[in-house]
Amino acid sequence: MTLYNRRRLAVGVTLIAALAAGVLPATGAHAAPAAPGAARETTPAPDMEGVSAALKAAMAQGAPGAMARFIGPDGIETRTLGVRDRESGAAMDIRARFRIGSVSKTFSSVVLLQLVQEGKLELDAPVNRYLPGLLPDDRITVRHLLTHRSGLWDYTNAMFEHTVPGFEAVRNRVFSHQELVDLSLKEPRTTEPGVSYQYSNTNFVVVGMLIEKLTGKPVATEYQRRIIEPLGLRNTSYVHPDVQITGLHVRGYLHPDEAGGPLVDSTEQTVSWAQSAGAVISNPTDLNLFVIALMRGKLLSPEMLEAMTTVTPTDTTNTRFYGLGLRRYNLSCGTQVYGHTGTVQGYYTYAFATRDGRRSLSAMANTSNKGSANTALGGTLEAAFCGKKPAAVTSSSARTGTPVLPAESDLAENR
Ligand code: REX
Repeated sequence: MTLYNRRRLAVGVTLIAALAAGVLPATGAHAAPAAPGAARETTPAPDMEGVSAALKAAMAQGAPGAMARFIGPDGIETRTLGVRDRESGAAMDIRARFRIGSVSKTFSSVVLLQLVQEGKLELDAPVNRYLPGLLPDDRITVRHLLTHRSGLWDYTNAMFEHTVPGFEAVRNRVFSHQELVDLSLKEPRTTEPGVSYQYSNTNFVVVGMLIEKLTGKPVATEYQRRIIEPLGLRNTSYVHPDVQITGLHVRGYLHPDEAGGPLVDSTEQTVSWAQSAGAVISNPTDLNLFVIALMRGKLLSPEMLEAMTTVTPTDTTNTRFYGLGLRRYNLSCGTQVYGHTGTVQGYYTYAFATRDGRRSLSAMANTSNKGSANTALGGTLEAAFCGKKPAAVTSSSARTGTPVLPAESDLAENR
């Protein structure tokens, strides 16, 4: 073990001990101690009733269950609603594991940025320098992949055009990374390299290929030794192509395209269609730990964290942004949160933290292909990070017409 790894391990253990003991810096009052020279920020207490209402709304939109875990200066708050297993009727459980979908992209990005730190690759170098001949355009860089600006077509568009048949066709399939890239390259590219943000799972499949090429190890090994072990994430795993979620877990229920059709239990699947773009399993505690550790600089150097959190808009609302394998949402109260969303059959996930890593929310609902349930679940962010809304609407957003967080369902990528 290198000195750097030992240091990371020690830091991780300390962080976990602190979090486990519930001793994240407690201020009593909801005021974050300001960094020297920085303006003192007032931190609203989370509105846990609002969080519960958002979970309830996700259930009203068809999720069998939902849960959220918030950690902040005053400790940990959890809420669970509904069931984690429709057949047995087992209640949702805050400790239970589930499929986190694209939150996996942040894991992959961390691994790749560590490799940049180690001098194994350059962010602005062509992907083809490391994977000769893979891509049809030498201008596509590593940064283009991480920012979804490569123009590589998202092969999942065709794969899941028909939701349940598409899912059943790949549920037990094992793809190589190359096969997934080949599916993408069958279609024209969506943009010239670097021109615009076009969300595509293909980018993070290529990130997985880079990780494996540069380390000579499977992505599973790199997640394990660079993130899961140093942070002590006991409920996080990457078991591709195993289909089971081991231990206490949430069962996932996929909505069919036909309104009113029966939900499909989608728990068991290889997730081979996503791999390094979306196949990690985790739970609320570990997701909180991961995004907090990331924001507190426990996983990346200051330079790499700065690169990761440097964002560009993903739409015209000026509330949504993407960095390197990382989203930023600007909430209605002005708070900015960093993290990722995830959609994999049967599971919607949110894992976000403030930039100072003092507050974090993870939330999930055990359904998918139901945009309105995902939108409702997204309401947990506003409630958790912005706190109670004043009774009368006098906020500057109402006066100026600044958009609040827009509906998830209006984004094609939020299926
Ligand atoms: C695939 C289809 C969705 C899901 C997808 N998921 O691309 C990636 C992810 C891994 O998590 N992306 C999300 C299916 C959006 C993110 O980055 O936040 N939908 C479903 C359909 C639609 O099949 N016909 O909803 O389960």
